[in-house]
Amino acid sequence: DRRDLDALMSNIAVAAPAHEAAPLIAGARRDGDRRDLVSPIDGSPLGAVYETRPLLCLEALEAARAGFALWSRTPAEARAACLERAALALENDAPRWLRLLQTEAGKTLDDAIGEWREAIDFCRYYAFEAKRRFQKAIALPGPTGEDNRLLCHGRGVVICISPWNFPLSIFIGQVAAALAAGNSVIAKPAGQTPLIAAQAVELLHRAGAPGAALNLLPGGGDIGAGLTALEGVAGVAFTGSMQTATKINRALAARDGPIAPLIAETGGLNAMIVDATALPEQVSDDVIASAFRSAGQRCSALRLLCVQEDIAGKLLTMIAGAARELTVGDPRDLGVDVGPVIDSAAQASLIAHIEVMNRTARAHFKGAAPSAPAGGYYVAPHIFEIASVSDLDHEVFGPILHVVRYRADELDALLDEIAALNFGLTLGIQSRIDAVIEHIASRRLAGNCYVNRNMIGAVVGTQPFGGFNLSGTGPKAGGPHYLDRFFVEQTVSINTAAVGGNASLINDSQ
Ligand code: UN1
Repeated sequence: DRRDLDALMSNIAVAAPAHEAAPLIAGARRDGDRRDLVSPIDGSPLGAVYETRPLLCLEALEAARAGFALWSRTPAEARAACLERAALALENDAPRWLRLLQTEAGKTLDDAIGEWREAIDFCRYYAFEAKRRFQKAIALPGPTGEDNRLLCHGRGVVICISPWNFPLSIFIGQVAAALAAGNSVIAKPAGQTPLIAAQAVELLHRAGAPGAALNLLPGGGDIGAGLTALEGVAGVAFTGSMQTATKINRALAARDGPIAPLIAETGGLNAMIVDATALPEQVSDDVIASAFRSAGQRCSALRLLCVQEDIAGKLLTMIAGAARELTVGDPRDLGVDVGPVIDSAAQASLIAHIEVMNRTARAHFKGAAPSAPAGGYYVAPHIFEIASVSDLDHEVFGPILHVVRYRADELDALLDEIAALNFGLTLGIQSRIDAVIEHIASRRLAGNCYVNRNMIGAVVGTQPFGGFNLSGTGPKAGGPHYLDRFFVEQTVSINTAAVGGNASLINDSQ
């Protein structure tokens, strides 16, 4: 109720802020190159990050190797218990996390709560999965007189490179998965959001993750590159751009020594297909949420709205009307729907894209950026109609929606054009005809397909998230196969006649 909300808001306002992020190797704070941090809301100072100097990468690897020796011998149940304690600690300290998500990442309260919840869910989900997969060796069928079992072990030192758009939930999701499977971690969070990452690492240490099993190296792309070039690295989990994923892939391939897997979750050029039978009110709500919530800074966000031409005029008028009601501004105000974008570089590239669209496309809606708060990085929502799908050739990571019209007899050609973009992250379908829904959904167009609903906010365990082609490698985050690439398998085959039939020594897998 309203009083609970008021209490939460005032608790957020007085929650202790975080001021510093620095390299942390085996639990020891290290020095780095100081860079001041400002809030995307108003440019106000938040503190500083001490960015890792490249020489520390090797030292972090040595520490993480020792951490692996320790953590991989910790039973799966104890590793899961650590993550469960972390989930509880997150849950019990909502105001502090919500404040950080608002000030450092510019999130509305709604988005901040969603992300905080997702972080908790990731910890619990991977704790559950670790117990399911690792606690007991899996008995395999075999001939009489022989005992065959399958055990899973962590791979070794895993590098986790996380994005700024979900600085808590994706950061903690990657780290929790790697730790759950018995790996040690070197985490390299996005340069824009190191404070949240530093706090999350501290939380996990307090929950019982040994310092050497979870190391933090804040910094830029050079540190990510330095880490992935190291031979001792056993795997990489990455969420970010396809360009960076490609660089990591090359760096891993260029190393001598064991081949390390890469889990990459990259971008999308996500379409929603709306046929003439769709419910206009439903479509309007879902388009607004999918394109403009989080200021469009989700890789799941809607970028390309494809409307059957018979209803396009009326529907676009409705959507433009709804967009007009969006309030852009300080995300700490409850009445605000669209907060800032992450930094001045993001703002500049979005404004440049709007200028191109102003010259080449038909505007259906042009929002105005707020004059206050001054010093923040705001981009107002825009809706542009383009002639064809291929006119959009890159992911535009902000509150800008593109529209194309199609005729009913052009549906398959439209689907081919979407396929030709070669992304495969999210897809929306709005129709009241089952055969149309099935026809579109059966094409291999996206990892997450949403029918008659919005396209964002995948729930851990319920809607495992992730795509293919230019959108990533899989396995899906928050899904039953995500841990697969974080462990190695071992079968043990025992001639039970020779050892007296006692195979209990290998019953407990780590
Ligand atoms: C991302 O934007 O990087 O479905 C991932 C969602 C989120 C995941 C988005 N759970 O919107």
